Amino acid sequence: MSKGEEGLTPEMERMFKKFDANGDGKVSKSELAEALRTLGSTSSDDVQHIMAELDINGDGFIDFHEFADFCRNNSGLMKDVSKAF
Ligand SMILES: [Ca+2]
Ligand SMILES: [Ca+2]
Repeated sequence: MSKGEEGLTPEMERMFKKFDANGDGKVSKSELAEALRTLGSTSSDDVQHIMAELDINGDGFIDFHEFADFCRNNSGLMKDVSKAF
């Protein structure tokens, strides 16, 4: 494991791959919306809000590091998400 990747778990990687439907290594807004639908949330406000929260560098995509940061900061929530997938 390289420096700066402490705390990454196989579980995070598994979830990220679920979110990243087309496998290009980043989660687009439509992929996020699709994942949230799976979780039972269909409000576009939610998508907007969660996207803004996860997309730290503002490029319109969630990369694995942004996703992992969110997982670390919301471990309780992500436990539920992990169960849903
Ligand atoms: Ca993708
Ligand atoms: Ca980003």
